[in-house]
Amino acid sequence: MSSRTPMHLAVAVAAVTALLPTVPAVAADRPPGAATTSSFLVGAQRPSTARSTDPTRLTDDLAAVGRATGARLTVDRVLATGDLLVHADRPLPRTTTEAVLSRLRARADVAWATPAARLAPDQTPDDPSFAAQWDLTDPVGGVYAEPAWDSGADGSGVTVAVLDTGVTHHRDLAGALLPGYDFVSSAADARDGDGRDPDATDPGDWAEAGDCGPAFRASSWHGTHVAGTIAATRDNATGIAGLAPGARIQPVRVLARCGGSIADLVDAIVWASGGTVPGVPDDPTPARVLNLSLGAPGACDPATQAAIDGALARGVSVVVSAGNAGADAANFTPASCAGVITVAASTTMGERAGYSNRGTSVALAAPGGDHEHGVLSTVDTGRTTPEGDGYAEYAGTSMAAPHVAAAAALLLGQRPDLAPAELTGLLTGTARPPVSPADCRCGAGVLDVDLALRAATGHPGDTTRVLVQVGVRPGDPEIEQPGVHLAGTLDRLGTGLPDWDPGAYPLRRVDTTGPYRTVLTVPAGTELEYKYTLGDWDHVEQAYTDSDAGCVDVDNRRLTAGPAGTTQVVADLTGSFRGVWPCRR
Ligand SMILES: [Ca+2]
Ligand SMILES: [Ca+2]
Repeated sequence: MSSRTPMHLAVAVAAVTALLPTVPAVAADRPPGAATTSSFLVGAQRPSTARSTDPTRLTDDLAAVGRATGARLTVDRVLATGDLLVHADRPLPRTTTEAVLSRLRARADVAWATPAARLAPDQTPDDPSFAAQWDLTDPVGGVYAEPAWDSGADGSGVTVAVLDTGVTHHRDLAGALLPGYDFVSSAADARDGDGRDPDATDPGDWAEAGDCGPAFRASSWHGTHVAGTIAATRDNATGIAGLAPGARIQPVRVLARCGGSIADLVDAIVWASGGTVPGVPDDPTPARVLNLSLGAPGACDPATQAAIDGALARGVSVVVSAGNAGADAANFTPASCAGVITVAASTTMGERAGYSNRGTSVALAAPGGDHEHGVLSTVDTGRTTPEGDGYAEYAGTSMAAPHVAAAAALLLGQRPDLAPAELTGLLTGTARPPVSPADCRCGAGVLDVDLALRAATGHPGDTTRVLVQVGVRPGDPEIEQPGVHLAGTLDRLGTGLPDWDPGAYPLRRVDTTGPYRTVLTVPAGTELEYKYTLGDWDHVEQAYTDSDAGCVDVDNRRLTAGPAGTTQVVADLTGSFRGVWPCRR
């Protein structure tokens, strides 16, 4: 396991006094929204009464609904439940879908109506290292990739430009790569023998001792790592899975030996977003999302802001790493530029990593890992020039940003009409909130791709998340040793475990003084009762009413899970165990 800090642009940037206004808009040539519905489930009134849904009568009325909405609707069949399957003659855009649903729901004989969900196999990818990708799967620190994939989203049709060191021809990326461009103008640093050219292959960015520091620096393969997080091939029995495995990567080289030039970055932003750069042929496959896992100290300069404004005006989202200085991102560029999505790094516990920049410039956080658990992705094994395919764990905000870029691709694949500001709102509006916003200073919290997709497609689903945190007094040895578990209405938490099984649901912590935490996905609106335990019946806060005399009588904790598609934070704070342990049943 190795951890490296990401590359930074080795350029001093002059302070600026004014930023240009950001004008997000959808370019006129973008296709309309592709999220469509071609079938509906229509719920019959229960119990069956004289007002039950009659397929014949409904068929007649569907014709009227169709005339009003421009769709031709027919009853396909009656399901075993008595509910009806209704088909449209063609995929209906979202506005028509909503019109059809409101007409159906207005009927006295219809209990409910919903678009018929498209099912996908609920399987785990066969990529052998998928189990190590906590950033995609961990309920506490991950981004909930699998439920997002189960909805059918994979980023197909969306191009993400990775402005970085270029990429190697890694076998786990082979199907994802589009032609790119090498914008590194310094032939001395480029290591490919020339300045700008159409080949974005990464020849290695190693530096000899004295080049840009006293020590030798091995090649980082930074762009290959970032690209793998976004779109490494899933289900190819090889390595890892990218978060948006159907997306295409356009590699754009701006970093090389000792970093890169902000002037090259400005041109690359313009080019990859579909603008024109003198002396360079226009990009035949402009991106909808740019990933910039790079930065330099200083404020956002007017040239960089102008390039970003141009991208936004062409409907292109710009995702930027917050930086790794453990400081306010407002003092770094392009993290502080207007209109970008600035991403802090979070850990396996869903907390901001200590090295991550923070502050009001940050839109949200995503897994960047730390020295214990980095983000696993594609690299080359060469110390200088490329030698062969490999995988490595890196930590940094550079690793966090591509999760958000991939999330943007997943949303755009379902909703190509989304303008940059809408996309930002969907990603931040569904993030897992920090338990302590004042400590995290990480914007809206940790990326949740599943909830973002549900919000983007207007299907909030029937589950919600509950982030449970219990703080324990530092220095209480009895609490520190065995670990804290949750006991309660466990079968209703979807665990398959019996109710009130102490020790069945471990709460996670990363050190002996920090809080314990878990995230449960439960039916929306569920009433939960719970207590904390040390893992057995002797150490339940208070299990049942027949507990032995001498135990401190503490009522069960209760909560009502929130509405569908949201995350509720429940923090039971320090000191809550005093006088409870042990309590023999
Ligand atoms: Ca070159
Ligand atoms: Ca793979």
